[in-house]
Amino acid sequence: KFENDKEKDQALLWAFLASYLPEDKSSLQKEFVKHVEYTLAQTKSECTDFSSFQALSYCTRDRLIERWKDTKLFFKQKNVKQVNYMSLEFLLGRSLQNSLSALGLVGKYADALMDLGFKLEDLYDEERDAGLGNGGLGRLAACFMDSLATCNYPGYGYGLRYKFGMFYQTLVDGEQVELPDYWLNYGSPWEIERLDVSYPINFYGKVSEVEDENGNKVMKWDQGEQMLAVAYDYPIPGFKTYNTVAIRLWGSKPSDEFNLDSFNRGDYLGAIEEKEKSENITNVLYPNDNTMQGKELRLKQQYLFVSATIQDIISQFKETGKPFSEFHNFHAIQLNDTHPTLGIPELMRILIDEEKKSWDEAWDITTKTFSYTNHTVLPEALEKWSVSMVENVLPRHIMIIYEINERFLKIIEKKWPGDMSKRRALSIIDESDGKFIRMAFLAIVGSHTINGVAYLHSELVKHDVFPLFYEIWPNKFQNKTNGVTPRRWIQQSNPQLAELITRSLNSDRWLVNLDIIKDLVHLADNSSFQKEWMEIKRNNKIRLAKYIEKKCDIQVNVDVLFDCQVKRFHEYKRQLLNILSVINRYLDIMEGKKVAARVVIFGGKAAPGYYMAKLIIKLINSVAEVVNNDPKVGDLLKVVFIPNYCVSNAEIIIPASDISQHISTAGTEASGTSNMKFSMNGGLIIGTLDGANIEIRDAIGHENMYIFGARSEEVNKVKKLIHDGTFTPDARWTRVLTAIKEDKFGPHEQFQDIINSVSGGNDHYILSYDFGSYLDIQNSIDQDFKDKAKWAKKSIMASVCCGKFSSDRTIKEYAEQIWGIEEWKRPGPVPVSNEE
Ligand code: B1N
Repeated sequence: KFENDKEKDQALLWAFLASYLPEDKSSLQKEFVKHVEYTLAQTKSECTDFSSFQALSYCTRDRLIERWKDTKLFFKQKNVKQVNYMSLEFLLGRSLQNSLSALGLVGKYADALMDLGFKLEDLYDEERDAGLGNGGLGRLAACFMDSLATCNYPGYGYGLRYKFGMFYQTLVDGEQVELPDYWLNYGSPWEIERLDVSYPINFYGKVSEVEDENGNKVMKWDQGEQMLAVAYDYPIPGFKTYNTVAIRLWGSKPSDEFNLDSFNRGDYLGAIEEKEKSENITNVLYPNDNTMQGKELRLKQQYLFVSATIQDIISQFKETGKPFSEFHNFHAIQLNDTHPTLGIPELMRILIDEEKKSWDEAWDITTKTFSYTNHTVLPEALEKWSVSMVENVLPRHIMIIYEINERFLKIIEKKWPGDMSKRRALSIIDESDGKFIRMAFLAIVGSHTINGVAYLHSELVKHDVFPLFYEIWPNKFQNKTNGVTPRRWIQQSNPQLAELITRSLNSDRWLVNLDIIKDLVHLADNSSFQKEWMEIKRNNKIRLAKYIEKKCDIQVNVDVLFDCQVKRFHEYKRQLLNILSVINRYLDIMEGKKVAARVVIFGGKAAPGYYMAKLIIKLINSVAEVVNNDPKVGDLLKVVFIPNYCVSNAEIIIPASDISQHISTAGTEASGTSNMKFSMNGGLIIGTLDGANIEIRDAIGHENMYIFGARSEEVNKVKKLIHDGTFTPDARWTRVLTAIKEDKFGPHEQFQDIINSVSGGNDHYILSYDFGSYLDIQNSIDQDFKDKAKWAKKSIMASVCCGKFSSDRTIKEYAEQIWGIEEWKRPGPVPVSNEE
């Protein structure tokens, strides 16, 4: 619909000029040179690998923008419902290779750039990781966005644009030292800064009851501090589809609403300084995995995040012109753990105070929109915010939270009349020791669905963590077992394996339907297939050995078993159990026992304030120092700590493992996701019956996994045995602790706290109990590894039976069973290229 002919002509001219970017070689080269010359203002002679990485990224970004704009337009025309995935963390890693692969342009660019003197692979290595997450939870969010786009679902990821992502880990004298991650100093070629998309965010101040223009009593929040949240968009392409979605990350800026007072006081510089401070809210990612830190700045981060996101969703919804009673038919909001739970009172506040809805109407809309994923059962990770802090920072929200609680407690009173203990146990406000808001309770009350992230975990959520809520609302609880994207975790990280799979299946459809790889089961016994399979594993081990030599200056033999444990350091993950078994192995070698050769690889970061986790890192490096330099050991045992474990080096480590360790105390690891990645890449798992390990075993078969230790239902009994001192550990346990006490790895005083943490009644993670069965299963691994055909078969089975653990499956379950959204595949301008 055009006002006049002139407008129509302009629109047609515009459409013609904005036509698709061509993909022929000379066009690709022209675009590239244009970005070098005009975006970067460089010439051929100045153009380093880094600049050409930047230029190529800009070329790629142009194409992603083109696809994303058209996808958005398509969704709009179809009036679709979308999911808004709210996460304080997105651990994206690198993007160039992934995006080129999704666009089907890897081969074309490799060729086009060769003429200009650049090697595509070298350019990939110039990219810095976007490390806007701690570990599994943040990486899961990134895999989900890849699957959302690939499965053609409408949606947005929402997060924060931290200036400092996850810290960079270095080791000094075997101890972790944290350095800031200045990732934005190198520019972020993927982001689109949206100065046109920003929202005011308020903090502090006072709330008063006033009369509005119609004489109704309303709440007015006179904010004390205001700033702006500005959007930065990161397009995320799907595979074998033209659909492209985006992650919208908020950065904070000072607002131009000046506090005139301070400027009028004549304190110009002081006033500017104050405004500067407000810009810093989104500066840093809190580096705690599975623990909460009740800092006011983190609360402000969470609120800036949810307020900007909810305002943005509402502004998108208003464009449809529909009444708010339809809101939930257009938007689902997923809370990635409780970190964005303030979104619930924020939506209530906007609906009631700004949109003038009644409480009941607002509550109906809210509870039809939100759903919440729980990612942990660890008590120290369950978020609790002090009431007085929230009262001060968000005075209107504390009122709304109290009102939500009062109405909820009426439901409790009806169900259990007069039962004060139930009331205390279920209240959103915990008053047992000071006043705290239980964020998980608020999330459960305000959501229509709550899910755990693996079968066992979801059972624990229902029966152990929130049993009374399960009693009230059994139908709210679901399971959604985690998954990982096979595009990054097989195709990109293990290209030779991807090529073998594609060749053997005579199709690359497995990349978007991972269940298909099960068709390769019949090759598990085929000796030439086995040979090719293990040859690829060996090549990946060579690649990792080079990386280890470069980063750690240690030479390793690629023909011995590679044993990896890479994950965040936490006592419940029991890296300590692993290093104690390494000590046992070393003592065996010293005693002249016949021992199979191994390289034991560790990697992972400890939260900067987590004393025990850091001490365990030090112990590992102290053991490594002794073992690696003992001439009696030689190739029989090497201990390697790879510094700065992150997405990009995970892509090198995971495809190279023969065995990986997922050995948390049963019932503590909600799911784990690297276990899935290792298995897909033909790495066998040594693990406890915890998290997704259980489902991996069900999928690949018990005979293809090394399982040990107490089961989750036994753990409490075991803890009691340990506590009562009625349990006697394996003799090898005592031998290992004695070796530490005898200063074999340096003065034992430095490790006294570690020894204490597993001695007497203190062994909360039951290491002493599981140690014996752990060593026994390690011995059977050493035996099995000698039989090459047997091992190859296990490795093949572990990989090809893992189709279930694609995040495409997970996302489809969320879409169908929680979000109620549909697939909307955009018709492309030309047939989808099947190059990759
Ligand atoms: O989430 C992953 C799971 O696979 C892991 O088992 C689980 O440990 C992890 C507070 C967390 N749970 N909770 C966190 C992260 C940051 C933070 O500030 C808690 N991370 C997990 C994906 O489901």
